[in-house]
Amino acid sequence: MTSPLYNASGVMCRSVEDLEAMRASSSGALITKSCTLEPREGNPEPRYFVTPLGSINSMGLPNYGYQYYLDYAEKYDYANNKPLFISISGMSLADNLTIIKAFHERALPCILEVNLSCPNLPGKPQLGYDLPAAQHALEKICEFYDRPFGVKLPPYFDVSHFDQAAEVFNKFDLLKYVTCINSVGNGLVIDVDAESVVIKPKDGLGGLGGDYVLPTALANVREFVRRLPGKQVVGCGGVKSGREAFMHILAGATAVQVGSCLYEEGVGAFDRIAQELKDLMAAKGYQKLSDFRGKLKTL
Ligand code: RRO
Repeated sequence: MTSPLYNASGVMCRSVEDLEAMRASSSGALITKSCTLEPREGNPEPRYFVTPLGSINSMGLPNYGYQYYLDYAEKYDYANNKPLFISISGMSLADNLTIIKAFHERALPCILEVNLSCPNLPGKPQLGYDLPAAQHALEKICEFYDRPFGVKLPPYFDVSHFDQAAEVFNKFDLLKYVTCINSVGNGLVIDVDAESVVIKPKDGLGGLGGDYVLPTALANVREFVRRLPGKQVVGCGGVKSGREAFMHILAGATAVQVGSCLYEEGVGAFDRIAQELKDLMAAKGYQKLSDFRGKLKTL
């Protein structure tokens, strides 16, 4: 990758137009919106709200269905050296297996990322919080899928959960990377003037992103880097300048995604954040990311 920065799945990646804007940007890669077997409209609006500290969303997986992203992946120019990641979030294990089989049959050079962490489907728990079910899903996928792939994880908040989750992920050699973190699920933002919630689905509950989640994201990156030897960790959460990108890499991230900030600022965020990261590195005397990646000091 020419830059360590790319979009967080869900932001600027639902339509071909979005994906082409991402491809034309200075991002180092691009990832699609999580896809399902059938197209989905998603949850009722309003379903995304910006606050001074970040965002809350309950989009509910609006997407054009996996065939749309499979078509995009078939037409994609892989020679442009910008990796294409396809995020998959079927409504059931059977759906996920159908989608992954379809990609497998085409043997395309895109990289599949299984989303174990959508917090916004009423009545559907996040798979990443049910580790036996997550393990079963990964076993079923690995029965036939023979290419490297990744998973998108929910944030974990207890050291025992880092241990238990890592034990599951370490069973799968082809699981080459994890992305930490998805939004912090089921937050509640309140508008004091209106004495109301700010998004409609789930009586106002939604996934938090932005400043709210940076320390949680950094903790998850650092803890999984320590526990998943031989795998890579992609950092996601709270990146809005070169400083947060630096923090994620210092915590051990190989690459860094931009979500809430990209939603607000558009693809110009990539040039700005990359330049800020370069300036910060220069001020510190670092030439390359590996000079400081994973070198966070403890006291
Ligand atoms: O579409 C969504 O509501 C959504 C998904 Br699939 C996800 O993985 N994370 C998120 O914050 N929203």
